[in-house]
Amino acid sequence: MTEKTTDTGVVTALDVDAVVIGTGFAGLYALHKLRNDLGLSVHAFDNADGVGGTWYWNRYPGARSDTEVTAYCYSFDRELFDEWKWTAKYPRQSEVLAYLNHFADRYDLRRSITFGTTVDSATFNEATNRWELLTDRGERVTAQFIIEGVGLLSSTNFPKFPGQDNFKGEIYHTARWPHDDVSFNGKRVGVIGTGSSGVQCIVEIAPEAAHLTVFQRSPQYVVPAQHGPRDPHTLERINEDYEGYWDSVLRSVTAFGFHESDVSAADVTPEEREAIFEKVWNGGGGFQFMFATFNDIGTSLDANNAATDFIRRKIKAAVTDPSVAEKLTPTELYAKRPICCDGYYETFNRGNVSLVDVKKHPLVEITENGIRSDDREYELDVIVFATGFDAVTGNYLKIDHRGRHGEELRKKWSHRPLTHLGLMTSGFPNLFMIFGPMGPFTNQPPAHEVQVDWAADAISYVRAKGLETIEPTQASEDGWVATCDEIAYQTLFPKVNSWINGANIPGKPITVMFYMAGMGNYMDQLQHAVDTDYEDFRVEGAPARV
Ligand code: N01
Repeated sequence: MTEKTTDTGVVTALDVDAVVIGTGFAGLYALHKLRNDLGLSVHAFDNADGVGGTWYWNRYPGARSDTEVTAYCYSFDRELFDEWKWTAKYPRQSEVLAYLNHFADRYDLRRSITFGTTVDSATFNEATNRWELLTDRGERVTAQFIIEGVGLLSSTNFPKFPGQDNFKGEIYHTARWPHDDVSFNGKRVGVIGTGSSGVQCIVEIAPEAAHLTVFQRSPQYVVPAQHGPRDPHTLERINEDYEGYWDSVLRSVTAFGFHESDVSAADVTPEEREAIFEKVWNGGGGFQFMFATFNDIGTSLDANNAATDFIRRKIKAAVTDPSVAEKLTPTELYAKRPICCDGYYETFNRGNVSLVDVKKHPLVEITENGIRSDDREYELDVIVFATGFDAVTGNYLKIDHRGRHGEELRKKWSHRPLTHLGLMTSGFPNLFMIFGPMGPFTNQPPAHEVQVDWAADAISYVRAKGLETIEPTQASEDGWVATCDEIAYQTLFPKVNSWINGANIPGKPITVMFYMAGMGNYMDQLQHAVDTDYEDFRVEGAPARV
């Protein structure tokens, strides 16, 4: 590593083996793996002022993981797993953030991270086979490898309504929540959006606010998370066979750590089906409703209809005012990323909560005093945008990547993102994207570890051979994209608009952005690359240098 600094100690130029961008789950592990295990010189950048990635930014009231902690953590360090005592089944944002800070300290990672700094561009120099990066603070960095853990759900979708700047109250976005406490006490609050972020904050804000108005564009299927203490039986099972447990997580479809159903909804009687839905709704809840009841809710129309019929009846039973229940009831398929939250529908029984159907009465403008729809004005003190993210590609495209022959990633991906294995894109050598487009549609932390390990192996392979670059061939990338399309169109997910296919952002291409054949099959694909000596990749040495 070489480094140049100014008189005041600001690093202006840095040459390292690898740059890591982002210090959430993926970036922290990448920094540890490459620096501490592989012995490379590595430097990381994060535009936040601390580690944590999504858990640094998403501090909104009610923010917590809806994956059980036993699969929402690192697995490679058994001691860390045993030592860290999670307080509940689903940890709050502050607890996940504390865990990631502990991870950074445990592996002494902070000395290799520059915070508060955005990487603006990354240009591949074909004469040197190195990437040249520029940050918004003027640092110039060169690196042979880049690992980007920039976040699947990080770049915010913050729509701007006419008149927004005139609002005299407070405006927040769930994914850019301030670090200071926000009080809703005695205030009239409006929440725009009812995805995972919206439902969590709606449930939490309602008891505190004087009045809460929920602006709903699409009603959602919300399954109770069945939050509670950690399940001692799960912990016992893990402790009995730690390796076996993680192997089963990685061999499963979703990597959530629970037992997935292998039974079709068509293979049981209607009475049995009802009993299974009821048991999981009241038992494990959350993601288990989609994946532990039957194995075809995401693929069979009949199975999906059975699930939506069940949830619709639950909404009707939970909400006392039938007209509110009707507004809250979705008519589309259950084929978005599942939303898991306790007490959501019941919140609308409170006297201080009202629901506005934004499709029926579109929001026209934000005024000095609140929000005006096409039929009336809602006076508010606080507006919360729970409007989500420019998901999957958003943060990748913020960086101006230029690959071989000056090719721009933004141009290459203008019609749709293109990768091989969700990890690399042809023409952009030595650039590894953790959870890049067309990666697995699964719980993230276990998949992050697998992808970082795969990248580390690829880097070691290149170096051991005395070579310099690795990138997928065009043919392998075309094949992967076709495979992802073929699999996705066998599921119901492309039939429903959401961030999963880019439909939530006006003007964004609506396309397949995930490998939907499950974690186990994805593991096989990664292993195939290694077993075949990276036959789907161009692995090359130094260019002729004069
Ligand atoms: O975002 P979303 P999110 N006017 O896109 C509405 C993860 N996550 O932040 O459905 C009015 O799901 C939009 O309406 P519609 C998780 O993977 C995890 O909630 O597009 N409304 C929708 O209701 C999740 O899936 C956790 O019609 C507008 C909402 O805003 C992903 O992040 C917690 C609008 C956006 O929902 C994204 O969740 C939180 C407009 N102009 C997030 N624009 C946990 O682990 C958008 N909407 C628990």
